[in-house]
Amino acid sequence: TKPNIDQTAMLVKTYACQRRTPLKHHNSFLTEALEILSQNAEYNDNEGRSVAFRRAASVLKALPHRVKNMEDLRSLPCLGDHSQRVIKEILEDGSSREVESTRQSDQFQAMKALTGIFGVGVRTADRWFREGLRSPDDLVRTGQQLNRAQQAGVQYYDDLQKPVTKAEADVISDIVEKAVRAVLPGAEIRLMGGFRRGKDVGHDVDFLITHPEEGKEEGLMPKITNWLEEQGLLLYEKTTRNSYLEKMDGPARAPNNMDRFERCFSIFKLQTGSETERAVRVDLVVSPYSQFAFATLGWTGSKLFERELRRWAGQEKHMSLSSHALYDSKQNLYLRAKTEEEIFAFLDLEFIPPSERNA
Ligand code: TTP
Ligand code: MN
Ligand code: MN
Ligand code: MN
Repeated sequence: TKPNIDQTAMLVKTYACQRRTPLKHHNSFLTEALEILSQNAEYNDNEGRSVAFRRAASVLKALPHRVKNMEDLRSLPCLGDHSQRVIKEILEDGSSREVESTRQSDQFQAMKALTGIFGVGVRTADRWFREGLRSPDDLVRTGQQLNRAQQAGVQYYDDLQKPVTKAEADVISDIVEKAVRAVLPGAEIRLMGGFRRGKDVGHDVDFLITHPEEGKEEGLMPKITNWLEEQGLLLYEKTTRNSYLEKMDGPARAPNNMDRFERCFSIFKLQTGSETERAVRVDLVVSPYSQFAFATLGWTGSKLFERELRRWAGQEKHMSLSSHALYDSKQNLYLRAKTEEEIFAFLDLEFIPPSERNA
């Protein structure tokens, strides 16, 4: 027999990494509103509040039906008073005043425009906002000091605002594969991030690169970027060396979203026609083979799914998960894994395929 709505609600688990969250779901009219409030909280440097709204939205994404009334929400986890008030107003009036006034506000719009510039974070955007600046044009007009990333961000702003299509991601994949094969035969390349989760557009294209012979991947990134540079394919790149040391980054260090792989934040020049081209953000990450499963899990996302995996590991399993390793604090040892499936198993979680990690 088919479970009724209330039974369905009781089956919704608390942690996003315990649930299947498809890309297309039934409650965008609610999740989009809650995500505006989440984003606004982030702009106001209120991480706790931002995550609370994001978790609430994520629960609604996992529901197999459209929410029709407040009764449907009974016994669902992660829905705080504030989220419930917003949902109630939308169900009754079609929209939430708080959400609409946030969306229209000068601060929200300016922060969205300014943090939308590559190389600009919330703190910098907030400083500029308080100085009266509202847009990339304002930065140019007033001659703001910009670092190299921000200069590229302003220069290619319009292109980088346009979503990257899967077709464009496939063209970039071919280029990256060609570059990697040219400088290190036998290397493996995997498309990560939103595209691995089945999205058909993204804000960038993410790649993870490794080589089955551990050690061969060392120092690979400069070779790749040099090759791309020689072909005239790079508009911007900043490479960071691998700085991971198991002894220092493992259990002693708080689990953090930032990993320490050799990586490159770049902007590619992509040919889109015989005389047209556009700028596309590309992230390249190089992982040693022994960490590849953890890197794959860490770079697939979504960001909330990753966050929940780490929270689950820490709070429920006394383990510490990063994109490099899984450490068991009770047994005092690292758990080695070759596949994502093994990592889910170590964590006592049902395996969730990438297409259902859209939390
Ligand atoms: P993003 O590219 O930021 O996000 P996305 O691919 O899910 O969405 P979009 O389509 O908008 O690009 O990040 C991809 C994954 O990489 C995400 O799961 C988090 C992870 N990541 C890290 O592990 N470390 C980092 O420093 C960053 C920036 C991302
Ligand atoms: Mn469905
Ligand atoms: Mn991405
Ligand atoms: Mn990325």
